[in-house]
Amino acid sequence: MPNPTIPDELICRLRHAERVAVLTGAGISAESGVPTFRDAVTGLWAHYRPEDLATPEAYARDPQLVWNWYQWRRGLVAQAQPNAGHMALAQLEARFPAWTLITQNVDNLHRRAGSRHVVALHGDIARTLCSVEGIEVADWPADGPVPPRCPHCGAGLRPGVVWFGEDLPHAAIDTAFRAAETCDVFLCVGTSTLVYPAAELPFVAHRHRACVVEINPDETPLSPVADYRLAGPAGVVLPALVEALAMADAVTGQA
Ligand code: BV8
Repeated sequence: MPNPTIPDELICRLRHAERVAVLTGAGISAESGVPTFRDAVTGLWAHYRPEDLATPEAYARDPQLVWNWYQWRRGLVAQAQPNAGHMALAQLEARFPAWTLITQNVDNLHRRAGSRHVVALHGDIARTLCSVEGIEVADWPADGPVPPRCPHCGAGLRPGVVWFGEDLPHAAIDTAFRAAETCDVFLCVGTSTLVYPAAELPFVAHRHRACVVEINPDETPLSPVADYRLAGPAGVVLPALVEALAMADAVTGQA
């Protein structure tokens, strides 16, 4: 795919920005081979809706099914490597005095790409918790029951992610909304902007007069209000953004 052209005025906006907020969704990890949430119900999971697996009710109804779905996804995430989109965001972090990277993803690929401050709204699929006490459990017998049991109370274990109908971590969502309210530029990358409250963030930024940039091959409910729509895969568009900034710096002799 040829490098997308990044509008000069967007580069200018970014070069003068002090505060940048970024929201990423499953789309940024697609090029790492991690299926997006809608794709995560393909093949053997094809007859399930994600909303019917990622809920406390689904786990209560069929803990083994839900646990096995997450084990399958954990395997995919464990094999995945950060892609050029994750690396580009890690590079940009150092450039801005106030940079807030907010992710809906549970794959930890931003941290593995070198992003130091990541606001994880929906948890981490690699973490395992007691479904009753909420405490983290690091290991369990490989030949035990499925799902494995908490060594303290005997309840079933669950993944450390936020399910539909569950509250998001308060500190994370507070940080995210504060960043959306105060940023100069808001980058919205690889999300269908369908899941709340995360999907509200780019609209909050828009209402607070930030420059909103959508990076997504497909249109979303955000597209009509975005100031810029860079239609393409994050793994191509974000490196092009970094390169355009570097070229502008070289021309003017300053970052
Ligand atoms: C909450 C972790 C308060 C789990 C996820 C009724 C009852 C209860 C709640 C609600 C309700 N009605 C609405 C709600 C709120 C609900 C919600 O929003 N529902 C939706 C379905 C309408 N939200 C909640 O429940 C949240 N909690 O509100 O608590 C509360 C409590 C009780 C009662 C009321 C309120 C919790 C939401 C968090 C759910 N957990 N993940 C897990 O991973 O298993 S959400 C999960 O789905 C993902 O994290 C992601 O955020 C979301 C969407 O996934 P995808 O569609 O796959 O990914 P994405 O959206 O990012 O789309 C992919 C995009 O990438 C596409 O646009 C595609 O074009 C693009 N793309 C593809 N390739 C590329 C690309 N882009 C760039 N480059 C590419 N290469």
